[in-house]
Amino acid sequence: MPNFRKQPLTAQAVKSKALELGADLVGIASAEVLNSFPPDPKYPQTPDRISPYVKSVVVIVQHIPAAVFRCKQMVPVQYMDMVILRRMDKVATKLAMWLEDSGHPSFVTAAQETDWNMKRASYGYLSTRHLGIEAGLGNFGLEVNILTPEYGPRLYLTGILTEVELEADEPMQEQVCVGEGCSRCLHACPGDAVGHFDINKPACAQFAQEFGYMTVTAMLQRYARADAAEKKQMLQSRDLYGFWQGILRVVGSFGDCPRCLAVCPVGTDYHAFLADDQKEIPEITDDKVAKGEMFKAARKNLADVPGLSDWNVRWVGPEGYSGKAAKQVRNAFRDKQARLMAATAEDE
Ligand code: B12
Ligand code: SF4
Ligand code: SF4
Repeated sequence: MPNFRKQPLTAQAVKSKALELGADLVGIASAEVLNSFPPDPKYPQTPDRISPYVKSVVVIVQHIPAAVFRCKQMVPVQYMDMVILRRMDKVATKLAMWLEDSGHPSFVTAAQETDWNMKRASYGYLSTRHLGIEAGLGNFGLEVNILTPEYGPRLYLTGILTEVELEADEPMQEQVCVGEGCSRCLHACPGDAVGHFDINKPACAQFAQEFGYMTVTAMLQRYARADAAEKKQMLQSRDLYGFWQGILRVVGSFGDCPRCLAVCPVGTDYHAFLADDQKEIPEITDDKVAKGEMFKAARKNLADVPGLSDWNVRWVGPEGYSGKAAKQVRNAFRDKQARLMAATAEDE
């Protein structure tokens, strides 16, 4: 029976609990820092907009199993996306309850929903990518996914907002993304939506949310204008079925396109499971290659790139790419494997 008496908590104890509950990665961001550095100051996605009492945000990551990126069809990745998000919310909720039992009021932010009042509902209540970056877990790729050295962009993440002040992690200074010279996400993107550390959201949404909000409202508008025969036809269409399936199972209404996640060479999981299968990029075109080259030249010539502005570079990695972070994680993974194999050999 909890007595809600305030117990002192260390950042380490909270992180250990998150990992014990099933998080793949965990970091801590200071609410004060998040309030001071909103991603877009005109539309502040900050904890203080939600609650004035929040002191720290514990950020947890749940990775997407690599196998789904080796499939011949999209349904496995869409289905796993939905299940992983639910699992992540459960882990986060359990951590929030544990924090409350320790005397520190805490709650979980909405990780997928968007705020109608901000940028035509294209913004979340908080930007969970920015939370992850401030919590030291990784930083932006060219396609503005957060890349971690462990899983590249193949992950979902959320935040537990808590009233206890915990020691925050430092954001990574090194850029995790290989950079414009790689541009594999750009080459693979079916919507040609990848910008220079930026994303064209409507172009992406056509593929990432086949039966998302825009598809549904467009269908309703067509239906309202249609004559009786067309209406009958529409009621038997794949569009309506997709809409129903999206509401019922979320499949089709988000997370439909896996391409920028699948081809990114950052992450131990990529090298272990995806490098052979994803080496060739069928969607590559001369125009996309030229776009990547243009980005590379712009960076080299210190051109004015909004995604790399003085404000935004904080989330890209101000020191640029050196490959050190990835190497460290790969070495730690190899050491762990070697230790496991040695222990197994001793047991036999
Ligand atoms: C809305 C949304 C989308 C929508 C947008 C819909 C629409 N029509 O508007 C779309 C369909 C694009 C989308 C797509 C995807 N999404 Co999404 N999405 C979100 C959501 C819910 C909110 C996004 C948000 O608030 N971003 C924050 C703002 C600041 O980012 P932004 O608008 O992109 O702004 C950037 C630039 O535009 C620019 N910028 C913005 N304003 C300004 C102002 C100035 C002055 C300047 C210079 C620049 C600038 O800088 C920003 C940072 O680079 C988040 C969850 C969350 N609460 O964060 C998930 C989230 C970002 N999505 C996620 C995923 C996985 C995806 C997809 C991979 C889907 C899929 N296939 O599975 C794709 C990836 C596309 C991509 N490369 O970014 C994950 C990201 C995981 C990761 N590794 O990064 C998130 C975090 C969900 C989660 N809980 O984990 N998504
Ligand atoms: S999710 Fe698909 S359409 Fe959107 S940016 Fe990634 S590759 Fe492009
Ligand atoms: S595919 Fe290459 S350019 Fe794109 S995010 Fe990954 S490392 Fe960066």
